This record gives sequence, C-alpha cells and structure tokens, in this order.
Amino acid sequence: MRTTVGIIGAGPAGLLLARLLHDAGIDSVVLESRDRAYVEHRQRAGILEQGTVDVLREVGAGARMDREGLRHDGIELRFAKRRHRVDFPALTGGRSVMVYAQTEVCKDLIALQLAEGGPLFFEAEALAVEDADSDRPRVRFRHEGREGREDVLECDYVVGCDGFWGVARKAIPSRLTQVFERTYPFGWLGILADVPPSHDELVYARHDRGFALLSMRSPSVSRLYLQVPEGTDADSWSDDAIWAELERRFETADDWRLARGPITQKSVTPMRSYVHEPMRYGRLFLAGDAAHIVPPTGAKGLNLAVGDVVTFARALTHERDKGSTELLDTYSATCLRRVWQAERFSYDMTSLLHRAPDASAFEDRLQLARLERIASSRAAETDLAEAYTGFPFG
Ligand code: FAS
Ligand code: PHB
Repeated sequence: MRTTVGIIGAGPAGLLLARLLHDAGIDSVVLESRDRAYVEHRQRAGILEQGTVDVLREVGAGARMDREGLRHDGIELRFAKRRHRVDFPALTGGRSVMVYAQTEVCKDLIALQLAEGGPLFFEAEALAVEDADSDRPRVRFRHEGREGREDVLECDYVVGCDGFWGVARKAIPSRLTQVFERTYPFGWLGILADVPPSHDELVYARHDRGFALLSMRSPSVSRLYLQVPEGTDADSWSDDAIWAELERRFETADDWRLARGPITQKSVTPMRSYVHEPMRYGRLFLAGDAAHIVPPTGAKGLNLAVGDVVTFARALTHERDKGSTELLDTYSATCLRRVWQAERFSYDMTSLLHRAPDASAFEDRLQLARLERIASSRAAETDLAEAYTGFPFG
C-alpha cells in the first residue's frame, strides 16, 4: 500500500490528523491495533480547551459536541472546607472549556472518517517503522492478526499517534533522544456513576486525606476521581467505601452534599509526567501521548495531542503549497514549547492538590498557602485560568 501520510493509532491525535489532512486534500491511511468498539469506549479525558473545540468544529466534527457537550465557565477549588470559584471568561477575556468525553470525540471522528475519509483500518497493528530517515519511510503491520502475514505501508511521512506504549517512538535512535520523566507515588481511582453531578462545574479538592475531583459526562452521569496509593487495585475499594471517602474529601462548611448513585465503572490510572525529545526524526513525526504524558490534574492530555496534529497538518500543507520545509523542520521545537508549558501546569496542579504519602505538616501548610494565594490574588488566579483554558496552538 502507498500513501502520503501513514498514521499509526486511531486515538484523538490520529483520527483528528486524518480529518485535517483530508480537508487539506492530502491522503493518509490510519492503522489502529484495536477494534472499533474498544477505541470508542476507552474511558479517558473529559475536558476540551477552546482551541480543541474550534478545531473539531472546523473539521466538521462539532455538531454532536455542540448539542450534547457542556460549556463550563469555571471550576471550583475546595480546600480546608472552603470553596473558591475560578471564573474563566472574567479572567481570560472570554475563554471557557467544554465537557465532552474523549470517547464521544473519537466516535464522532471515526464516523466522519468512515463516511468520507481515507482508509481507517482497525485491528491493524503496526510492528515497526522502517527507513524513517529516508524519503520513503515504511510501516510494517499485521492486519486482523493474520499470523505470519505482514503488510507494508509505503509513505512520504509517518506520524506516530500510537500513544505511550506504541512502536513509533522506538524508531528514533536512542543516541539522538532525551527523555524527561517523573512518576508519582499515587494514582487516580476513577468511577462512572449513574447519578446527576452534585455540582454544575468541576470541583478540584485538596484534603489531608488526599485529592478528589468531581467531573461529569452528562447531566445524568457523574465522573469522579480519588487519589489512591500507586498500584492500588480498583476492586479493593467497595462502592460504599468510595462514596464515603469522596464525601470526606469534598466536605465544606456549608450544606453542600454529594449525591450517591450506582457505580457503573471503576479503574485506576497511574500518574506520570513524560517528555520525549525530539518529536521528529527524518520523515517520522510523533504526536500526542506517543511523545509526552501529563498527569490528568490539568486536563491537558487530549488537548496537547490536538495541538501537535494541528501543527503537523499546517506544516505539511505549507510544504505542499510553498515548497518550504521550514514548518516541518521546526515542528518539534514548536510543539515542545507548548508541551513544556502544559507539563509545568499539570505538575503544579498535581503538587498543589495531591498529598504525598510522606508529606510533612510544613508541606501541608504550604499547599494551603498556595491555594489561599490563588483565592485572594487576581494575578495568581488568572495564571491558572489562562493555563486551564489552553495555550495557543503553534
Ligand atoms: P491514545 O493513547 O489515545 O491513542 C493511541 C492509539 O494508538 C490507541 O488507540 C492504541 O490502540 C493505538 N496503538 C498503540 N500501539 C499501536 C500499534 N502498534 N499499531 C497500531 N495502533 C496502535 N487526559 C485528561 O485530560 N483527562 C483524563 O481523565 C485522562 N484520563 C486518562 C486515563 C488514562 C488511562 C490514560 C492512559 C490517559 C488519560 N488521559 C486523560 C490522557 C489522554 O486523554 C491522552 O492524552 C490521549 O488519549 C492522547 O491521545 P493520543 O495521543 O491519540 O493517544
Ligand atoms: C474528566 O472528566 O475525566 C477529567 C476532568 C478534568 C481533569 C481530569 C479528568 O483534570
């Protein structure tokens, strides 16, 4: 098979890139190792920055998002039984975020791609990227598990959108790469529950017993998270224990109450900060979780992936239209500037709101003082609001 851009992975990065290229008249082929149902039901992100919302509308994948998504103009910070609302439009000149799950974004992009886009192969596992430093990179892959039978996709460019555990990154010689990593001694126990959200905006709670997050998927489905020790088995927590712990960590001085309901899904997500530099090697480009991971406290994961593929699509269109590779040549540096800002913000939010297992009373006080500062200083609050609503693309 031959194409201009070989895309490995049908997560939000790969799917959106295929749409952007399609709209620019550039052909591509998407290879995804899992089946469609798995990709469409894999619980992940839930917050879309304004920039992501705008791009999804541009590629024609905004209709259901605009119908079913929830525009949020703020978040609540909760600490020491206090409640502080951060008003995004007032602090950022009108910006907000959209609550619309990654599962739904993927469903919308897949439907569009299958209806009018280039080839999208599910159960097509990329095995390796070859000749990335030539002008004819190739992806060796196995389709539908046909043991022993391998296929080859010849490309002008390959974009690795294959996530943290993908193969694309491995094609970059380690002598040319630098990896920056931080792991955390805790993770998130996440639940889906069939109960209307107990608050109309997201609540980020810092508590001596650990972090908690109230989010949502719809007016009838809540999504909640609890900080738990790393390596925790989700099944070791009973539903009652989860609700009881959430109630403790969201406690306030007023009569706010957390409504309980049937838990339909629970899982534990490990926490990691990770950056792979460079994000390009020859004709191979990395985008999204294939190149960088952020802890989800800043709601940046999916939005960073979108920024990368917007930058790549612009660069390739520029090369096609102007015959100049300047934007392709600066792709890695351009993306990494935005990636490091998101890494910084996600790390700051994580260390602000989570309690390390060996935290001292001094560190507890420092966290409360930082939260107090955000609650009483417009400058500090604005910094958070600007970062949360999103760093500009490119
Ligand atoms: P993805 O990982 O989404 O997609 C990569 C795709 O490549 C997958 O479909 C995979 O099957 C495929 N693939 C892998 N290897 C392949 C191969 N060899 N051949 C073919 N295909 C291959 N972010 C938030 O903001 N909020 C959250 O709550 C949140 N929760 C998360 C929970 C988890 C468990 C994880 C892992 C991430 C979470 N994130 C969250 C971050 C998340 O949203 C990611 O940033 C986002 O999925 C990144 O999108 P992609 O780069 O497209 O990678
Ligand atoms: C989610 O809704 O899944 C979500 C929201 C905000 C975050 C992380 C996850 O910071």
